[in-house]
Amino acid sequence: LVAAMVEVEETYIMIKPDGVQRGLVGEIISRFEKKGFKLTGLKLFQCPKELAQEHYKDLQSKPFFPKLIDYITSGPVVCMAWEGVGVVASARKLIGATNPLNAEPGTIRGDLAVQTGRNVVHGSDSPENGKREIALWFKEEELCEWAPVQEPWLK
Ligand code: 3AN
Repeated sequence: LVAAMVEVEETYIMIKPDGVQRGLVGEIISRFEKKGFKLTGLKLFQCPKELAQEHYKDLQSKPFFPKLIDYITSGPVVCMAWEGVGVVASARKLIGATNPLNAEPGTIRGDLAVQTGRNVVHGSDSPENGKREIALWFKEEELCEWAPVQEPWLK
C-alpha cells in the first residue's frame, strides 16, 4: 500500500455576495462539511475595497479587475477557513471551473452558477495562498483549533 503524499492543509473559501444574496450559504457550507473537511473559521463580513484589492492583487492588470472589486464589495461575503488532507485541491474540485458553464454538474459552480463574474464562491489555488488568504481575512483570535471528541451529542 502506497501512502498518499498529501498533507494536512488549510484553504480560504469565500461565499461571494451573489451566494449570500441567493440564499446559498447553507448549501455551500454543507458541501465542504459533508466531504469531511474541518471548519476552523467562519464569519459574515462586508469587505472593504482595499482588502478586495489586496486579495485579488495578482489580477490587478486584468480588464475585469474594477468590476471584480465592485462585485466582491457589493454586499456581505461569508469567509471560511477549512482544514484537511489535500483540502486545497479537493476544494477546487468541489467548486468547479472558473466559468460555471464549463463546471461539471455536481460541482458548486456547475450546479448553482452561470456567469464567471457571478460564480458564487472562491477557493485558494495553492497551500501557500491558503495560508496567505486566511491571514488576510481573519484575525488570529477568530480562528479555532479544535479536535473531534467522542461526546454523545445526540442521545
Ligand atoms: P478562480 O476563482 O476559479 O480561482 P481566478 O483566480 O482566475 O479563478 O479568478 C478570480 C475571480 O475573478 C473569479 N472567481 C471571477 O470572479 C473573476 N474572473 C476571472 N476571470 C474573469 C473574466 N474573464 N471575467 C470576469 N471575471 C473574471
